[in-house]
Amino acid sequence: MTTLRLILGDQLSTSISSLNDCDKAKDIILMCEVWQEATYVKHHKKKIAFLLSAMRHFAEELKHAGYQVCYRYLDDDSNTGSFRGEVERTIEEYSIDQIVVTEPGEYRVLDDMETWSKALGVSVEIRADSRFLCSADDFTNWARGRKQLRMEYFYREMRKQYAVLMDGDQPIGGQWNYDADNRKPPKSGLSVPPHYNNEPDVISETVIGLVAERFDEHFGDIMPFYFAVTRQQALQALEHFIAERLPTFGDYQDAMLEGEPWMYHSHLSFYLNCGLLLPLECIAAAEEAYLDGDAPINAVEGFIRQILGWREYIRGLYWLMMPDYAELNFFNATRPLPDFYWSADTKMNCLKQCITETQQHAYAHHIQRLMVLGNFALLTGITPQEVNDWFLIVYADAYEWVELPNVSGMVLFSDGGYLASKPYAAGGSYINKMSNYCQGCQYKVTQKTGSDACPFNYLYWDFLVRNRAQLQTNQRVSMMYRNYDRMKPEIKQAIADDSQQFLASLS
Ligand code: FAD
Ligand code: DLZ
Ligand code: SF4
Repeated sequence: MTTLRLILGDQLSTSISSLNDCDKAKDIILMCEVWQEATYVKHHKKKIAFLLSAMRHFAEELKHAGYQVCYRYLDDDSNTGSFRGEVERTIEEYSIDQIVVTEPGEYRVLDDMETWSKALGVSVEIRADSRFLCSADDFTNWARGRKQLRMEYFYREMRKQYAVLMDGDQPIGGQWNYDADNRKPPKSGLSVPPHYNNEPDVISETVIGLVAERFDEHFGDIMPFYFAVTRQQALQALEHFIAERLPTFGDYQDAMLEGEPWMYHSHLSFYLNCGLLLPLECIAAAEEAYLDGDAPINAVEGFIRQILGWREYIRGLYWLMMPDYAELNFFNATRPLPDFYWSADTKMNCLKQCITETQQHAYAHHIQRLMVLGNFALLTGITPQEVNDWFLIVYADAYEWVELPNVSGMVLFSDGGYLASKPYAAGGSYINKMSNYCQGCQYKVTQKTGSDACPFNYLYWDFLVRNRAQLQTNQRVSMMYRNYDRMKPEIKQAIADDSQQFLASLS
């Protein structure tokens, strides 16, 4: 009996469930670089290079640990270009009787995998992904009977279950959530530490060359390439974050500064999502920093909430709601994605900065994604499919399980309020408060209408007016409708005219 254990590009953990009970002497580990995964959306060059380099390093690690690894390179002439093709080829080559695999992170891959047993004539065991802290079944049980899901309640359950930042059955410090302390605007003169930087080795150099040649027309800059690509390096990146950034993480979590893409965020999502880091070890490292007096509670709780709360909640929601979630479009948004999302060629400085940084680093932090890039897509009514594709393409941490609920649920409110209690819509004053982008912008953030006015200002009201039927009954938005109704008719007209003109200019 020969078993094939398939490891996907985002399953680079030696504790992955597909390796449990592996017989190193007999079983074959298959890892395959395939064209289909790099092109089903045209991923950022840096994302492809990062993942292929991390895969090649992980295969080396497995070989050193005594596993028999069959590794398929992207530029092998015989590479069939798909997971299914490579599995089929390997079954024949090694006379495989059964396949063991951990469930993938994307519905489309699982959907295909579930047909393999019948199509390929071998048994296929798809195991749960135990790297996540809440199983799909546990999340379904938690969600059962709730009309709306709220992360905060889920998070408290997770804190209790994993005994994280707990003092008996009460939260350490007396509060579950310190978000109110985590909204400081950026001060001038903030000194942001340099981000983790790992020089490319020979494997990374080879992959960089391959990607530059084969994926030249894909979005984004491949150099500089600074990612951790091994488990050991990812642990160094975690250590670097805990020492250099965590103490200030909370205070400036929502702040944005021109020329400072990294701020005090952790930049660990790349490694968490491909398996080089595990969520509990990141949580434990942050908790330890608090207990040792090296980081304050608002920072540590804020960071832990992102991983133990948001990350698990988003993943639970994805599997609970798929495949229908991908089709939702509560506002019937139909506008195509403007070209400047690819070129950064826009007069709106906030968008220009965030898109440029995305192009350079395959990274933007949460508030840039939510309140600048996402907010604009929401207010202008861009079709969810195109917004989702863009977010899936451009970030090196993007896989559908995490990208889709963030974009369709959190940003676009495409589910009508299942994930978020109201749309995260905002005018220019929010961006002005939390960043210095407006200082370098051709538009005036204090001007509400007219040709110099910040487009976010009138687009915000236009969005509410356009979607009144869907939103008016939402208690958290109704006050804004009362404010709008009290406006003078000439102001309402100016909002409508400016919005119409601006939206027409997008096409
Ligand atoms: P930090 O701010 O340092 O947070 C620590 C960790 O918490 C992150 O590494 C991440 O693992 C987790 N986390 C924080 N917020 C979320 C969240 N909302 N959902 C899930 N995990 C979270 N995250 C992705 O990992 N992949 C995506 O494709 C992705 N797409 C997004 C799209 C939009 C429109 C928005 C608004 C958010 C998206 N996020 C995504 C969530 C979040 O923006 C990123 O996880 C975060 O910016 C990654 O940077 P970081 O590691 O520096 O995060
Ligand atoms: C994103 C990605 C890319 C670009 N390339 C590969 C690859 O060549 N081989 C592989 O195993 N995985 C790759 N991935 C990650 C997969 O898209 C991911 O494993 C699936 O979407 C399931 O989550
Ligand atoms: Fe963005 Fe408006 Fe500020 Fe310009 S003025 S940077 S468009 S928020």
